Amino acid sequence: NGNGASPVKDLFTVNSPNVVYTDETIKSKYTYCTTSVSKDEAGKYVATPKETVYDFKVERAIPKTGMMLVGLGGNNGSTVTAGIIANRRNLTWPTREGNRTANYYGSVTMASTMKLGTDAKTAKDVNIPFHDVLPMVHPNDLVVGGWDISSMNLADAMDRAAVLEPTLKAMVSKEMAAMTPLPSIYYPDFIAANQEDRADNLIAGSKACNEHVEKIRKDIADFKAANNLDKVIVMWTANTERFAELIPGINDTADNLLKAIADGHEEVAPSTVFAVACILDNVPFINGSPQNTFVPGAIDLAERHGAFIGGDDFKSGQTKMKSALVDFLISAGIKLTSIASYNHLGNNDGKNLSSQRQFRSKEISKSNVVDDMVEANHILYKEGEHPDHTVVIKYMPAVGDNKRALDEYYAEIFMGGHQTISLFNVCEDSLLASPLIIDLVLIAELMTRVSWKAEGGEYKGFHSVLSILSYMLKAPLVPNGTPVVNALAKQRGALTNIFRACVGLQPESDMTLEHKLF
Ligand code: NAI
Ligand code: DG6
Repeated sequence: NGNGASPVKDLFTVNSPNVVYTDETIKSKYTYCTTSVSKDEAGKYVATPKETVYDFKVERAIPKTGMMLVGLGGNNGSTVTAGIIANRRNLTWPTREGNRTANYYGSVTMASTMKLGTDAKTAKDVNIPFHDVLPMVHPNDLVVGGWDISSMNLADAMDRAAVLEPTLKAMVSKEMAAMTPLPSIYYPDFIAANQEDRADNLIAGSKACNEHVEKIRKDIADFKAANNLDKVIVMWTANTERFAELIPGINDTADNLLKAIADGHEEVAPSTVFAVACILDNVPFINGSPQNTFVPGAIDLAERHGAFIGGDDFKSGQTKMKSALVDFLISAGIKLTSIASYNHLGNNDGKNLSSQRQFRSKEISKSNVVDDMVEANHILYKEGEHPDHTVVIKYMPAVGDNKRALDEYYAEIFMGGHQTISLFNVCEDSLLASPLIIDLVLIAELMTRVSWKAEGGEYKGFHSVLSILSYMLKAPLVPNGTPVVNALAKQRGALTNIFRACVGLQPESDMTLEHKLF
């Protein structure tokens, strides 16, 4: 690989004729087992087991990788940057509850494990760090940069965010003060008017244009060169924008979108301009906010360039609970009939979302998260039937980043009875979102090194739309015409089992027959 690539270290190897290790790659032959269902003449289902053989190839050299955040000076941007610095230096800082040491809690890749198999002697589970299943970038090695419409250096931005302990901030403030976001594009109509007072770090021009696309491309190329990077991943963690109107002839195809940008059409959002700039240079771009950055023309462009895109909207607290709890309730045969979700928060995200059009983007991404689970159970729900679901967000400056999320789940149980579950979830929003940013970057980068082929075919990359990122996202973007999966366990299953397939291992079935058949 490129200049800064690190040597390979393996925690395990797979002992199988289907898996071949070389210095450069891990190649596996993998049999994908599915069940094809059809109906016979009598209308009865016929389930046929099906096997498809795929070859996977993973490049082993770990590239020196840059993470460029749009919204670097925000709560998420400053928190994730400080967190990486603290981890890199393995810092410990005093708090009123005792010393705390840097960690990556909340990151699936860095703080969770995967069952590799069972011990040959004891038959006990052998669990390994998720990060060691495939060769992945370590977040401590990420070079961080990015853009913000606010010129504040990251030490001041970290103070403004009011998320981290003062003792920790003091330890990282020198490095943070040396980082200042690049100027960014600002089209005031897309974010709340109440954000205007922080917009002092701007690239000239208030609507999309080719110059903006080219400037962003140059910023990425300069950052890559200045830091001797092999790869850059770009992520939108800037303010939630309003939805862009979908207009035939403007943003419906790649060509129309490129023309709309060249013509300075007012309906092209800043986030879409960033996405287009990245796609043109094959730089993976992930949208951590809810708006429709990926208008059909942007997706079309990504597919044309084979560039990776992922989104939308980090799934950090309330929605993550929802996608686990609703999955549990409905798959337990309990008929969920309503979900009332309230939030109040006092950070700048909350301030921006106090504006109706930006709130609407968030309301949409938070509301569609149970559809697949409801649709899957036709015993509980007739066709078209759906639980009531409401989402409320209020701006309460006093609570800062310490978001409160209150949920009531109301369900029908046996014989007309009812079950009410109330949740009160309090947590620093940015401390939940930051590890997701890391996961998204690490997994997106890994996917640039994974290729596959069907029997007799040539190796190629995964589809441009990285639905493998769904676990971290509220409104997962999926390839056109393919199902959206919101259920958290299924999302994690897809992630872990694709990782396993890349090293020729079957999905972990959880049957544990070895403990049941004596
Ligand atoms: P924030 O408001 O603290 O930070 C956003 C930053 O983006 C600000 O510094 C702002 O100046 C900057 N910005 C706005 N427009 C820009 C542009 N065109 N170019 C460059 N910078 C721009 O918000 P926070 O809390 O960091 O959240 C960021 C995004 O992530 C929001 O859309 C939020 O809804 C979303 N999100 C946040 C979660 C969390 O837990 N904190 C979870 C899920 C999503
Ligand atoms: C209010 O809910 C503000 C939002 O930005 C959320 O805090 C953020 O999207 C996280 O949402 P959730 O549902 O994953 O907790």
